[in-house]
Amino acid sequence: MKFATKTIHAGIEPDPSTGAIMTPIFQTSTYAQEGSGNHKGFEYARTQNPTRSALEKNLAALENGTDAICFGSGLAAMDAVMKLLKPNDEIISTNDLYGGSYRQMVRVYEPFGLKPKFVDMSDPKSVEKIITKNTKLLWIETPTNPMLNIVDIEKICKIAKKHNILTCVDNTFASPYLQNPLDLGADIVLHSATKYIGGHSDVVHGCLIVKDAELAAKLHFIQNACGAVPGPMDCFLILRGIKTLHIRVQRACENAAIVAKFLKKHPKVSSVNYPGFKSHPGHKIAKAQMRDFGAMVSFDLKSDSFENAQKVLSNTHLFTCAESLGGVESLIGHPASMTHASIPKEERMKVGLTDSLIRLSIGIEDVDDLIEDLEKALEQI
Ligand code: P1T
Repeated sequence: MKFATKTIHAGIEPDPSTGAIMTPIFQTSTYAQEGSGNHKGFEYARTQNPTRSALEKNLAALENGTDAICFGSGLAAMDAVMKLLKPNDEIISTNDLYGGSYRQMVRVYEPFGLKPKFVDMSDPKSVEKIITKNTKLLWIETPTNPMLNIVDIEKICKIAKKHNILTCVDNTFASPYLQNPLDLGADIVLHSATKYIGGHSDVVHGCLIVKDAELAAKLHFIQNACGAVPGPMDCFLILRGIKTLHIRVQRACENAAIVAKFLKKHPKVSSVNYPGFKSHPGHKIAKAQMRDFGAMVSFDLKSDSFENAQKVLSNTHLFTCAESLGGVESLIGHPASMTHASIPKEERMKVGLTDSLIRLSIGIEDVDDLIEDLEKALEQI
């Protein structure tokens, strides 16, 4: 089945009891048993829920995996991956990543004995240099949030295999429509489905997708034992969002390419981070491992002050100033004070995450209106 067909049909059957074409929202916490242990495959809704099962089948198909495991948020999905590790295990992660992922590794799991190290993963040699016998997980985010750096998934996964290390790729910025890390050798794919997969800014949700039965069993065990499961209504909304994933991401990518070009030429803009530019250091790798270059763009101002960034943020009307990304509506954000505020300033500055960096999540509105909105806001500085 091709991708566009999978979004609509994979894992989805009309409801056998009524013929309902949409997967019903099974809003129940438990299931009747004819006697102890004599049931229809469903015992208790933390363990199994038919709406969640349909979504998990669909997500597994979108990422060419065998199993998907859903959670109440992207960070809850990450938390399950961390629980595969034990004290003194080392994690090597991209040094430019979502602030909340950094915070979970450093502020939650370091006190439990995990040892995260952050490097520029766009340089595979620098990853291999710091691998030790205790390295148990490589945490890849690509494109990175918010600098839009590109990591060569295939190369990093080859290094990991050589050293018998697990790999997890946070595929949130690309979406399964643009990039499928399991095909490139990754062991686990993570999505904050809150973003492109849901696509309508109305649900917080996360998932992991794998293709190894043993790993799937471990993660299903953690999902059930620790309990960070999503509710059936949220699973239904994500399933509904997925049906238009390919169309939404296509349009958002087209818009992003036009917005990025506009910003690059703008006299008040000093730099634009967008992997679709030939001059982007990861352009060739992005072209090889992604279907398009994504719909996230970040840029810096020539007058590099926090105040000027704030002026731009408070003067757009179509771009709403908000955290999150990947919805049909365009958003504008200030990573230093919003999504990446939990990363110490000296760490942020090392990767170019300055106080004047602005991040855009390009939606699917008419691109002429988006450009006019940015033009007017940039006039204010
Ligand atoms: O918000 P949640 O569903 O828990 O997902 C966390 C997460 C994980 N990975 C990446 C790459 C992310 O961008 C996020 C969430 N990011 C934002 C809310 C943001 O505005 O960047």
